[in-house]
Amino acid sequence: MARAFTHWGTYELTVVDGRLTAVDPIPEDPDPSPIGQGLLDLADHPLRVRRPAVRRGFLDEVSSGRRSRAQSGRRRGAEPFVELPWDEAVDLVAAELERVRVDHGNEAIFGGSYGWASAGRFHDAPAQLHRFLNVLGGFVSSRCSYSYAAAQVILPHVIADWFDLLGYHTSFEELARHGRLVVALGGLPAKNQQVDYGGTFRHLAPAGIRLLRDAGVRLVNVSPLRDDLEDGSGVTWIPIRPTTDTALLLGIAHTLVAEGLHDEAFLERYCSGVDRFIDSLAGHDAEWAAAICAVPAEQIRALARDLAAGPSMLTAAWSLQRAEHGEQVYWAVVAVASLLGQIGTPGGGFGLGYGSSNRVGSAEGTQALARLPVGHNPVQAFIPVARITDLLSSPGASFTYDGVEYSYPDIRLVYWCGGNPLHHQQDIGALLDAWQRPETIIVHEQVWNPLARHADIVLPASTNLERSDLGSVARMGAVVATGAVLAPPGEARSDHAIFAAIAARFGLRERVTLGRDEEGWLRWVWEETALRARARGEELPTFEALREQGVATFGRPERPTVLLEAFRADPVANPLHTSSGRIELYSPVIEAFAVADCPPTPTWLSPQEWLGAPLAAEFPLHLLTNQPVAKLHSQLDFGRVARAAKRSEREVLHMNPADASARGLIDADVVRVFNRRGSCLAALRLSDGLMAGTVTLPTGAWYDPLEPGDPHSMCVHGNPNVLTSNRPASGLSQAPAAQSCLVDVERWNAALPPVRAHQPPVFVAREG
Ligand SMILES: Nc1nc2c(c(=O)[nH]1)N[C@H]1C(S)=C(S)[C@@H](COP(=O)(O)OP(=O)(O)OC[C@H]3O[C@@H](n4cnc5c(=O)[nH]c(N)nc54)[C@H](O)[C@@H]3O)O[C@H]1N2
Ligand SMILES: Nc1nc2c(c(=O)[nH]1)N[C@H]1C(S)=C(S)[C@@H](COP(=O)(O)OP(=O)(O)OC[C@H]3O[C@@H](n4cnc5c(=O)[nH]c(N)nc54)[C@H](O)[C@@H]3O)O[C@H]1N2
Ligand SMILES: [Mo]
Repeated sequence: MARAFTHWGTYELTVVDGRLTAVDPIPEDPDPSPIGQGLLDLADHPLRVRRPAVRRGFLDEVSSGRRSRAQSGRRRGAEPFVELPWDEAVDLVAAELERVRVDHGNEAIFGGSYGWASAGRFHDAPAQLHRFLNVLGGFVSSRCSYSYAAAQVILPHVIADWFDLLGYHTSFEELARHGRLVVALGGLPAKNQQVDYGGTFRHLAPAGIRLLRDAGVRLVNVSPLRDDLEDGSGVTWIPIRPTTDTALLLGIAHTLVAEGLHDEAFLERYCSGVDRFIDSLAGHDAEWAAAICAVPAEQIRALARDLAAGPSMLTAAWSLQRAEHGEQVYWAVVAVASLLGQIGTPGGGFGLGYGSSNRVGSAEGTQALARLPVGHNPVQAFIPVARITDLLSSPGASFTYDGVEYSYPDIRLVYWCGGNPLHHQQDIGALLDAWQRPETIIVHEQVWNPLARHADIVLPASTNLERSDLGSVARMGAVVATGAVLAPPGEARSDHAIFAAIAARFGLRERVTLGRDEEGWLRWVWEETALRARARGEELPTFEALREQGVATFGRPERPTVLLEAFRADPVANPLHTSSGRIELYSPVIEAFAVADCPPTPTWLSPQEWLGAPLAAEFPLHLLTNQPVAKLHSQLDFGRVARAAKRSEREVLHMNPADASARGLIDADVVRVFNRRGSCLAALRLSDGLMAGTVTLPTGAWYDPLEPGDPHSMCVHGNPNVLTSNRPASGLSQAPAAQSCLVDVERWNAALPPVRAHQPPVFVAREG
């Protein structure tokens, strides 16, 4: 049976005469995602990159020996491409790498290359790039994830390493058995449970949430959006102003302490800095919080009492920390859960991202596939992942990160493989201004998306339908062996094959491949994995058997998971890795960092963009840019599933009818969404399921400028990152504050510009 392994599920494939004709869910998956149907459009789409291609002006400059930074940059995104034979393209890439390496050193190469590429262990595009660049002497890297960077930096000071928390969330089964109440900030959105980083086998989160409902656990959705938790009996919606959850949480904390509902024994035994935290609550009562977050004070107090009345889980979606001062809200969640004293018990405590992806609360067997070894990177310089615009625009400028000061190196060459910065980065206008500075931008892509169109050299990458791989990540519970079911279109090759060919120009091919072909590497991955399993006393099937069966499953853990159970059982024998070994409600380490926008106790700091900010007088709507229901990020935006979710070919903006009538707008209008950073068109859908004053425009529509090459042009397709801000969460984490910003909306009355995002670029023959 041919299968596809993707971040949004594992599917069975039907291939007839070399064409993919059907994509069906695997029988093991209780809640398969429809996103997989989009694969039907991937194989042979006109948007596939078929041959190596070079931007025309870049080729002219290279052949005339006139390379100028400024000239070159301005034409990215506006010029046609010239297709080249592989040999020439490989020569060109090798020559550019060599030139930059020799003239400026490896610190001038940015290879951070963030992104979700394809699932699958060996053909992990960023890992392939990192291995290749390390063989060449290293690269400037990036740290943390767009998803939860603020959490990754603050939580080790407060409670634990992010991944030690994320992978060990109390299971839905335990919550259903012992719990009574789940308060979910940002809800438990069904749309996001379709996905998991690294790949998905069984979708178990939806069943987990059904289990809670069936067990009579009450679910409270605290969010601007009603749909963040599927309606039903036992579900309450508490609308809240975006980015004000920290104020709500402090109001709850104040109530708990004022009414003596806090668990002093827990605080005494497991926490440090309790007095400093409780002192900081002075004046932050429910009335204070209500004025900020728009949840009535009486409801805040009732919520506090309800949380204290018995087993209760307080959880917050990842979106909450992708915000200005995003660190504070997760710290406040931990602080309130500490006051409630249920951390480490099976029916309560805290969660950070139940519902944000499939595996949180549904972890299966811990078997992890060995990773592609990426080698050693001798270059020390790095950026916090979302500082890409600052890196490119401000060489030499300094930044703080986790208490240490660093500076940005001067980047001459950008190499991107397996991610889409023109999807993921905030303030695309600022990014494209900065994008003009590097001399050379090299991209491997499968499709002619905005990243490929804004590159100098584009190399055609094959997809996971066109190569063999092993797929799994820790706690997925299965390993899937997939084979190439289609021939790659045109001359597309795997990223590994591309890097092997470039390395050969340096005489370093063997250092990249170690003499193994694809089959040899898959065998290596599996044998490494089997060796580690054997050390734990587990016997895995042979590589041949795995290939033959296609799937090996490992089942659920025997003991149900309860987050921080061991710490609760014995905090002396199992201390945390914080400075005190306890949960820190006040952090002396953070105090010593002296970062102005990250105080040493969880604090509500007014962001620059929220409904209470002065800027709201000019831009009175708070835009949420949440994850799209019908795709993963920008992937398969051209496919049938994503297209069916658009309106007038554009991304859909949801708006409350009151805000629409105040602007004379009606359902299905095409509107212009704008602020001082940029603007885009979108199609309007009215809904009373979102709080008045807020609008949503999910991420993922391919950036489609009205004037290609003008960084500040309107996007006609609805990419919200022309509106969002590059401002970091804080000087502690430098995390993306991606989720939301202030905007206004008006009807688009002019002629409707066509959407051209899904057309390939113009190709021309080489001159001379
Ligand atoms: N406004 C706003 N912006 C956001 C967010 C938000 O909430 N609001 N969320 C952020 C978050 S959480 C994330 S994770 C990021 C996601 O940002 P990305 O992960 O960068 O987005 P993707 O669209 O998944 O990009 C993956 C790219 O890899 C390519 N690709 C797939 N497989 C391969 C392969 O085998 N080889 C090569 N060479 N390429 C391949 C795909 O074609 C695609 O272009 O976006 C962030 N951006
Ligand atoms: N279908 C699909 N699923 C995905 C992805 C995808 O692209 N498509 N991406 C995956 C990735 S990379 C990630 S990181 C996760 C992200 O997971 P999340 O970050 O949890 O996802 P979002 O959809 O950005 O946000 C969830 C909800 O939070 C609410 N929200 C936003 N701001 C606030 C706020 O200030 N307060 C409160 N209380 N609520 C708020 C919004 O209404 C939004 O619908 O999703 C994963 N799942
Ligand atoms: Mo993410």
